[in-house]
Amino acid sequence: MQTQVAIIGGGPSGLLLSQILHLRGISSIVLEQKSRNYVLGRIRAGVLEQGLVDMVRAAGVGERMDKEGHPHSGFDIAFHGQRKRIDLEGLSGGKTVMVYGQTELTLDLYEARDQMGGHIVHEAENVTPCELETDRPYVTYEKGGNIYRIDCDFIAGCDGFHGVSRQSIPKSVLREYEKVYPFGWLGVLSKTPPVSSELIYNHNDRGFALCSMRNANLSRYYIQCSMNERVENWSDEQFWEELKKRLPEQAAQEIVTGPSIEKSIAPLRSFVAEPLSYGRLFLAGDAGHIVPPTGAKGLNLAASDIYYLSEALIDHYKKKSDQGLKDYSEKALKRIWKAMRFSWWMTTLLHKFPQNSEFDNRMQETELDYLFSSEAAQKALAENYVGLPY
Ligand code: FAS
Ligand code: PHB
Repeated sequence: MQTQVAIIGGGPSGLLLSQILHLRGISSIVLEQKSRNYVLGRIRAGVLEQGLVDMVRAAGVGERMDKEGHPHSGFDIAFHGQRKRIDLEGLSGGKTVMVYGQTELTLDLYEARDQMGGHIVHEAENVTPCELETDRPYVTYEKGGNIYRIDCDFIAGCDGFHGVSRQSIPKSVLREYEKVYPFGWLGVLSKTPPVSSELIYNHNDRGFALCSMRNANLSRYYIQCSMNERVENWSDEQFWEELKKRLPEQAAQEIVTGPSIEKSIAPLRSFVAEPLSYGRLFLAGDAGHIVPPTGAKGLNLAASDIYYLSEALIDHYKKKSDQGLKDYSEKALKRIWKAMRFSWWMTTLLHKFPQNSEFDNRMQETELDYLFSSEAAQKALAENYVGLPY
C-alpha cells in the first residue's frame, strides 16, 4: 500500500492527525494494535484546554463536544479544612476549560474518520517503521497471518508510552528524562451525580483525592494510592470510605456513592524523550512524553504536538517548505517542558510524599498557604491550567 503519512497508533493523537490531514487533502493510514472496542474502553482524560477545543472544532468533530461537554471557569483546592476556588476565567483573562471525556472525543474522531472514508487498520500486529533515514520510509505490519507493507513519505509515531516508534530512534540519538512518583492514582467511574459542579483537588494527610466528572450523572473520582497497590484489593465500599476521609466535610456528607463501572490504577511519572523526530519519523503525544495527570495536561500536550506536526506536514505538501518539519521537535519540546513543569509542581503541591522530611512537609503547606493568599500565585496556576499558548 502507498500513503503520504503512515500513522502508528489509533488513540486521540493519531486520529486527530489523520482527520486534520484528510481535511487538507493529505492521505494517511492509521495502524492500531488493539481493537476499536478496546481503545474505546479506556477511561482517561477529562479536561480539554481551549487549544484542543479549537482544534476539535476546526477538524469538524466538535458537534457532540459542544452539546455534551461542560465549560468550566474554575475549580476548588481543599487543604486543612479550607476550600479555595481558583477562578480560572477571572485570573486568565477570560479563558475556561472544557470537561468532556477523552473516550467520547476518541469515539467522535473514529466516527468522523469512518464518515470520510478514513483508512484505519485495527489489530495490526508487529508494526515496524523502516528506512527512517531515507526519503522512502515504509511501515510493515501483520494481520490475519499476512504481512503488509505501507510505503509513505512520513511516519507519525502516535503509539503512546509503550509503543514501537520511540524505540525505533537509535539509543545513540535518543535522550530520555524521567521521574517516577512514589504513588499512583486509583480511579473510579460511577453513574452518580458529581459531588460538586466543579472539580475539587484535595490535599489531605491521608493522601491526595480528586473529584471530577464526565456529565450530570457520571462522576470520576481518584485517590492517591501506593505504587504497588492492586485494584483487586479495593472493593467499591473501601474506595468510597477512603475517598470520604480525604474530602472536605460538606463534600464527604453530600457525595452520592454507587457501583463502579470502571476501576483502575495508573502509575504516575514525568517523562520526556528528545528529540521528537528522527529522519522521516515524528513522535507525538504519549509516544514522546508522559505527565502525571494532576495538571490534566497529558491529552492536551498531545494536542499541541499534533497542531505543530500537522502544520508542518501541510507546509511540506502545500508550500513545499520543510522548515516546520525541521523545527517540529524543538518547538514542541518548548511547550512540553513547560507543561512538564506545571504537572510536576501541581503533583508536588497536592500529594502526600511518604519520604518527605518535616521540612519538606512544611514547605508543601507553605506553598499552599502562599497560593491561597496570593493572586499572583493563583494567576500563574490559572494560566498554566487553561493552557499556555501554542
Ligand atoms: P494513547 O496511549 O492514548 O494512544 C496510543 C495508541 O497506540 C493506543 O491505542 C495503543 O493501543 C496504540 N499502540 C501502542 N503501541 C502500538 C504499536 N506498536 N502498534 C500500533 N499501535 C500501537 N491525561 C489527562 O490529561 N488527564 C487524565 O486524567 C489522564 N488520565 C490517564 C490515565 C491513564 C491510565 C493513562 C495511561 C493516561 C492518562 N492520561 C490522562 C493521559 C492520556 O490521556 C494521554 O495523554 C492520551 O491518551 C495521549 O494520547 P495518545 O498520544 O494518542 O496516546
Ligand atoms: C479526569 O476527569 O479524569 C481528570 C480531571 C482533571 C485531572 C485529572 C483527571 O487533573
